[in-house]
Amino acid sequence: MSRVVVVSNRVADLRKTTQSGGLAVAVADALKAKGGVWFGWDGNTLEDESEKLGVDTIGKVDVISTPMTIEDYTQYYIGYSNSVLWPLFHYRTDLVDYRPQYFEGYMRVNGKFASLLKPFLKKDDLVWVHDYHLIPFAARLRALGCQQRIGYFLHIPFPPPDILAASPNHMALVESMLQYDLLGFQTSADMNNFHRCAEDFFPDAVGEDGEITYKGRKVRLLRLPIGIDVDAFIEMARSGVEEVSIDRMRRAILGQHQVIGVDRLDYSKGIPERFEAFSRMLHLHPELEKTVSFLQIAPPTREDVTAYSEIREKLEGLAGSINGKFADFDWTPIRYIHRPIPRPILAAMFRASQVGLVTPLRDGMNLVAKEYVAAQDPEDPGVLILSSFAGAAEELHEALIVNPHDTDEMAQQMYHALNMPLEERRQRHEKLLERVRESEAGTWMQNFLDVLEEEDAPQDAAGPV
Ligand code: GDG
Repeated sequence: MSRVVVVSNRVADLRKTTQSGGLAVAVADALKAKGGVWFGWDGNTLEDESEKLGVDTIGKVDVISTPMTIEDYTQYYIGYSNSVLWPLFHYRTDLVDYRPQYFEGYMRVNGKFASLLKPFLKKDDLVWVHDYHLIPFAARLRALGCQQRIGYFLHIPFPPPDILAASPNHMALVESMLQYDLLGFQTSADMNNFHRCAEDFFPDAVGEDGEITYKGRKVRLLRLPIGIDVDAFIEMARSGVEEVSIDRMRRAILGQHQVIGVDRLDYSKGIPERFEAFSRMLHLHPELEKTVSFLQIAPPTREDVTAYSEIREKLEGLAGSINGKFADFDWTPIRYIHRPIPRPILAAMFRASQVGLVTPLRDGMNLVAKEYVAAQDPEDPGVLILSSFAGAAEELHEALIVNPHDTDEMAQQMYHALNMPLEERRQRHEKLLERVRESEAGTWMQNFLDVLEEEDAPQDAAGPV
């Protein structure tokens, strides 16, 4: 099989265990096992242009990374990627902060990245580009004469045409996507939204059979939900971390249960709504006081974007007021940690928690949902509460599915989860674990690359639904 070249905005530090962010976690899991090249930004910013490429080999992976200028970081990363595309693709047109120079920076950096990668490419490489930062990457590579097969996977939702049209660059975005050989999406809803955009904005590209051909190249679509390295996560959760075991024992003695949430501190994750729902449950069921606490781990992310500092302030205020209302000398209802926690501790914490609350307002997939399931003790598993707006809800039917905007429903389902009989918990968990195994990180990667490599994929694997 051909060599795989993964391109993403940021290369992950494959030696670190505190890495948060779904793409880094999933791609690192899959690429470490398979080997290949990983190209992207090294996370550093410089005053001026520099061609200081870093080349490093970690296990079977050659990592090629580049710094970026402060101007590029401001316009491409903070600007277009995270102040325009991220809110827009999460259906938050109210948070879009559009400026023409952001789009210029976005196109410029995609061009620079393509020029930096080109000398490293071999004729038969399979190039796999990831996520919203790099939509124009294939078009830039093609402009430099690269003929390799190029695939793209979007980790976040893809919006319907009327939302996408809120961006003045919607035509350019869709046209850029049409330059790939293969486009992968988390859910069939996302894939169908893209297909509708292609039909609306580039009707000549879509045939009567629904197939897309652009500039003589067939563009295939694939729904391929991302997953985790299930066995590695199970092992991590089982191996027990001392501080988690002590915390668990203390709660067992006090007869206390724990509800857990783990998310990058992002407005798309619905964390304030979750706090409100926990507070509502305590209000409706005063008998639960001192018997249950809520642990929210929310490491900082994208702090240079205003919307993120606002959500942080909101959350801190909310945690303070709920604790102020319900706490007692021997009980803190909400424990809120705003820093990254090592992955083995997270895994053990998931296993030690009776309820996993995964309630984003909109999410491409949400790997935390899958991690929570994998971490459970099959003999005495906890219950997953999952938002219907997470991509994972298309697969994980045996979770308690909720609408994150409905505080009462979330409060009721949390109560239901805390009181669910063992037999029902086991049945739900068994089925959920089966489903989580169906989309393991390694299989996900292999399936994408198999379709990318095929000259002509079977219609049912790549056609619209
Ligand atoms: C994007 C899409 C899609 C979180 N806090 C800590 C920590 N994490 C880890 C989690 C999980 C990952 O970060 C987050 O992944 P998600 O999938 O939940 O969310 P996004 O970061 O928004 O990821 C998402 C994903 O891409 C993959 O395609 O599922 O929909 O938005 O693995 O456990 N890890 C550590 N410490 C923390 O404090 N070590």
